[in-house]
Amino acid sequence: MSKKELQPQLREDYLSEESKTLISSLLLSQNSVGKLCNYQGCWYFYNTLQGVVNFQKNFKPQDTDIILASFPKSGTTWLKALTVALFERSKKTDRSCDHPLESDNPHGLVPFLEMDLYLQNSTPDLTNLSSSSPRVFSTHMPLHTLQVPFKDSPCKVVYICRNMKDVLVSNWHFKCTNLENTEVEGSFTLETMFDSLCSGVHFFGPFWENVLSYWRGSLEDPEHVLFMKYEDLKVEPCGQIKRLAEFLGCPFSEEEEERGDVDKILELCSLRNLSNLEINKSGKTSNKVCNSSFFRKGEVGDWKNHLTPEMENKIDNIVEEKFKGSGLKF
Ligand code: PAP
Repeated sequence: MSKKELQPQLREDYLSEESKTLISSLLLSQNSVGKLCNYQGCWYFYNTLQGVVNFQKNFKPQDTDIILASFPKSGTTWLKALTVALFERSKKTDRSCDHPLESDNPHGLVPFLEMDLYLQNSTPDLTNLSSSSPRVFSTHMPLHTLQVPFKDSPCKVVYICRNMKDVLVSNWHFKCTNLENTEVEGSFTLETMFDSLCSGVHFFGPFWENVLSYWRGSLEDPEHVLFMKYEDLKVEPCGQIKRLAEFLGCPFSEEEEERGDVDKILELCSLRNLSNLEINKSGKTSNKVCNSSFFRKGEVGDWKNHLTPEMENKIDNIVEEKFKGSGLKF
């Protein structure tokens, strides 16, 4: 069987001479997927660093921009779908047309800054996004890195976090699907992923630094940074989607609530519904990842089916130590 290529953001073939020089000055490491460098306290594969640098140098914010942020496998796809659905309500489009979520994957509708738009291009064409107001982007970068081009911009950031044990298991399943038949396939196990996540030397890690950057940001500036939890969305979806809608400046009217629109959006964005749409069963993202691989179980506590008591203990200890005194509870 011919070997599949690694996804572009995990490789190192887009680097400018300037980025090569930058990388040579950074702390470097390696995990079971590839070589990483530490930029502004966060670990990136080399091509992704190029995307981050391109974004920081060239992105021009608009006041109404919305950024959806997360650590990988924390509920990004769900948050994107919900946000698209919330803004779609105000559009007076022809209802005989498909809903955007029926014709594209949430990742196609809300592109990643560093992994899609700026990955290969320092000045990507954002005009398509400009036609939809507000523009909605996504990122896995920590808040301080994201904020560089925003300075005093009033744009809003929504962060979704998820418990570290489910993040680990979800990441592992995702990588197993997407690294299959690549050079790194053999070296990649749940144990190597666990070691990498716990050491902090992990794509967009350390996990705790990523989460804490947004947690602190949300405490300092709650008008512009909303902190959400995957687990809360599972337990009280109505309350959480209303909170999201209010933060985004598009609260549900009484009339909408009476019509049951909250439940309709939740149903539209449910894992069951999205994963059954043709586009998500067969399509691929711009990074050649199967859309279907973003939808798996979507449960809280699936880690219990995979982690040993020792792994559970180690992660619990890390979480306790790293989040102590922050006020954030998992
Ligand atoms: P990303 O960071 O690579 O974009 P992300 O969407 O954050 O991935 O994570 C995927 C997880 O969200 C999967 O979790 P699991 O592996 O534990 O099952 C996926 O099933 C879950 N997920 C995707 N869409 C939804 C949804 N609509 N509702 C609930 N969970 C979802």
